[in-house]
Amino acid sequence: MIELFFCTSVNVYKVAIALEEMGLAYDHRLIDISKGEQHDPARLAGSPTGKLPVIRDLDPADGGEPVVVFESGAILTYLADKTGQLLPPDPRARRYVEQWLFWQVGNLGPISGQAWHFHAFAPLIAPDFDNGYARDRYFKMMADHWRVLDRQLAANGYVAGGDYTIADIAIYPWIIYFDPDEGMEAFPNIRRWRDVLAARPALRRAYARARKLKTGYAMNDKDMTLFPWEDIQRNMIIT
Ligand SMILES: N[C@@H](CCC(=O)N[C@@H](CS)C(=O)NCC(=O)O)C(=O)O
Repeated sequence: MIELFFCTSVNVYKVAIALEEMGLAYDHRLIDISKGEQHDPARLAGSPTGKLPVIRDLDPADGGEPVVVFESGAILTYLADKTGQLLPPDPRARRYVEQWLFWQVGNLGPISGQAWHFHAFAPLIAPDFDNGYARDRYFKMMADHWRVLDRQLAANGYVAGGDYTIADIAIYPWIIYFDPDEGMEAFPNIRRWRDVLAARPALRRAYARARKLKTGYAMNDKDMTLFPWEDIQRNMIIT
């Protein structure tokens, strides 16, 4: 059994998808980041970063004490190593997957997070502040990343060149975070890849299961009126 410390958010969905794909039993442990629960390590199985996702594996492969892992990229490689799935064992092929995984965690994710922040959150949090420069800068940087990804997918069915891997899983939630069809004409290969992934039963299960949870607030719902803004401003850095 794996405990997934969960809030409805892009980085966390990566792990839910991987758990479903790998057929691992897991339970959501709900963390309300609008209330600041993420800042208490005791609520996150001791994880020190105040960020989600975090997992606690109660049945580690070595049979020892439960294993706690934070950082979505580290969690995905941990799960792949545990199950021998979605990450090829050959060192060359593995490195290729890891490149794209790190590219997502270090580039696509943080930049898209800021783009979304200045597009959707900043106008509500600071309506009198002109966010135009920051918004345009991050959208431009995000578009550069999308162009890189689209080029990669023009030549490859999946992002790391071979089969479907944890690199695809890491990228997918960040692509669908933005309106899936708005502006997608410029990225035909991303759109094709997105549609292939969206049809995967395990991926659909990850989202369907999460949507049934009572999370207290709705990070990914586009209905901004659901956001407890004052709590969020006090308790979290919105990525
Ligand atoms: N690099 C981290 C990013 C994690 C992250 O930013 N998580 C967000 C949710 S998607 C979070 O926990 N935010 C709470 C906060 O910033 O207070 C990862 O990939 O796991």
